[in-house]
Amino acid sequence: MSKIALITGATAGIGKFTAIKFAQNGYKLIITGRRQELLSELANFLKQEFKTEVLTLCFDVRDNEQVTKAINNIDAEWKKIDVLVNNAGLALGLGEIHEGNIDDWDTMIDTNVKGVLYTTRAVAPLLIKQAKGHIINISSIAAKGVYKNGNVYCATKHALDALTAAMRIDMLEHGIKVTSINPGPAETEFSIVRFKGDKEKAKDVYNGYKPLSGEDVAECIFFAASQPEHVNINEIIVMPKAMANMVYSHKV
Ligand code: NDP
Ligand code: 8X3
Repeated sequence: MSKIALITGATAGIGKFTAIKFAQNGYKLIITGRRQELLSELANFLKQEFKTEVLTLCFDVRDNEQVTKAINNIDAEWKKIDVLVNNAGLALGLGEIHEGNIDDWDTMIDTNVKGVLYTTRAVAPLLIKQAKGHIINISSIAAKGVYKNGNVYCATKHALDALTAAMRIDMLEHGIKVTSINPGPAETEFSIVRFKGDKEKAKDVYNGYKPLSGEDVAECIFFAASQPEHVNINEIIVMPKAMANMVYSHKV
């Protein structure tokens, strides 16, 4: 019987390539995001290309009612989820704390922290019922240090790392694995979203070095998910070769 992976934020970037990677490897997919057209497009592609079954759920991870309703309403067969990838997330703006935009702060905290909590609260009981499963949280190198002007985004990912470590303890007795994937810069829609549609500014982020791609990160996610049952990958930190960390890089 095919395994089932639920991936949040699958309309773009890392989430989209993760859905493709899991489908290539025989998984049935539950893909989520706020843009239904993109979900439908990806679902059609996955069904045609990999002959797999796909369920699309359109919801905003910041809205607990939407999250709970979407998960509770799926059919019993689809509730046998094996892997939850908490990927939906974003950065908004890059600036000093005293000039920060409060709405942007709220959106980052609500998406990157509360969104993961709401989704996990809805899905983890389904994993526990089966006494197996895997929760994979997409954190960031921004959880391993802070960089100039990254303040609130970095804080949300630090919070996520703490939650992941706590979840791993809570899930231990239920037989559920918990993993954190912490990538450095990956060229997706991330910077376009951060700079609110300014594609030139977004492109500049990746000048002088080869960033990660969504596929590179998807490989790490799938690697963690495909280990033998007794093996848990606690954490993967993955960076572009040109960057030692967010401060020291070798750009040309
Ligand atoms: P993208 O902007 O390409 O994709 C983000 C995804 O998240 C989209 O599918 C978007 O879907 C979804 N999303 C955002 N907000 C919400 C919301 N409120 N409700 C539901 N879905 C939402 O970015 P990435 O693929 O790069 O980012 C994915 C994750 O990886 C994020 O958690 C990010 O913090 C993390 N990350 C990214 C890195 C990078 O450099 N790119 C590096 C390290 C970590 P939709 O708009 O349709 O709702
Ligand atoms: C996103 C990548 O470079 O802002 O987490 O840390 S970065």
